[in-house]
Amino acid sequence: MYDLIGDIHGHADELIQLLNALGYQEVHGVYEHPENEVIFLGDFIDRGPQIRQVLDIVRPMVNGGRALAVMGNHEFNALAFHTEHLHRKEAYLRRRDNKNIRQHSQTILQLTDKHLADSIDWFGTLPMWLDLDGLRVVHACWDDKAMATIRLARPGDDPITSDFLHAACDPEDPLFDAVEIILKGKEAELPQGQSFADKEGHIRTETRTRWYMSPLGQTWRTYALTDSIDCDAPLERSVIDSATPYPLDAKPVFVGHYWMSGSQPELLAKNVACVDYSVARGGFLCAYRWHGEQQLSNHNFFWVGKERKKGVRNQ
Ligand SMILES: [Mn+2]
Repeated sequence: MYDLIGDIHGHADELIQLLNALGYQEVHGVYEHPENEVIFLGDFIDRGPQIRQVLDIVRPMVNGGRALAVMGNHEFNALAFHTEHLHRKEAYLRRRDNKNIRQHSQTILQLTDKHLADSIDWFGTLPMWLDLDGLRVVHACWDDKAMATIRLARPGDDPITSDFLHAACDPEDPLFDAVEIILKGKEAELPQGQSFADKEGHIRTETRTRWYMSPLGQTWRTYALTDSIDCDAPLERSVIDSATPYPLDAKPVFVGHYWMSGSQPELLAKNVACVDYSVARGGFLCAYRWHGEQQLSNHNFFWVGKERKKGVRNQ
């Protein structure tokens, strides 16, 4: 059995509460369970107050065979933030502008230089997805075409190279879009004149989409992966034609990333579950306990958070 744990973003207290609620115990510094393993969905760093502690829980579990983990966009961004641009003097692959510095600042503040360098090396070893017996795991979106592009540049989950990062940070390179899709999901341009304010207050004219759903018969309101879109117009032909929905009979896929809200976790589809419920924004840290089922169930979510004391289960 696997316990899938969503984006932690430096919230170690909630992680410990959640692991305890799931029946894990710390033995010689490593959380373990007699039968289960954890799969972490990525986004361990940035934002929260206990980034070092989170890495000190997650990494020993992975090294000790008690957990698997995939890369989140924040780990990828950190790799690029700390990799010098080979062709631009004194520049890094991820621009060090105010927005990007702000997003990563807690990690830089909380980790020593050595811990940071060591963590960055580890991020480079994380797979971008897991295709396991009976289930799939990816930070934001399962997309065969994007995965094939990444696989060409990174055979067999080899540690990420400087060449890979340079290509993935170049908007002209096919690897750029592929990594964006896998780690951040798919977006579509809203119809002319439509926009909305995202959770950080930025005005956006593109929306994340429910990439797993067939776009046929959907409106912008129902196809957007946010409840902020106030538009009942049907989707444009180009959006419908470029969609590659996740087949209803494919293995269940688990994602994080989407800052879900709501009073309790809910499946996105019978074979798609998001386990990111915004612990870094006053929500809760969420897990799904998977027993091998191909049709997922809302009864298998666990969560802990500020308002919910440990071990509250949805049933
Ligand atoms: Mn994310």
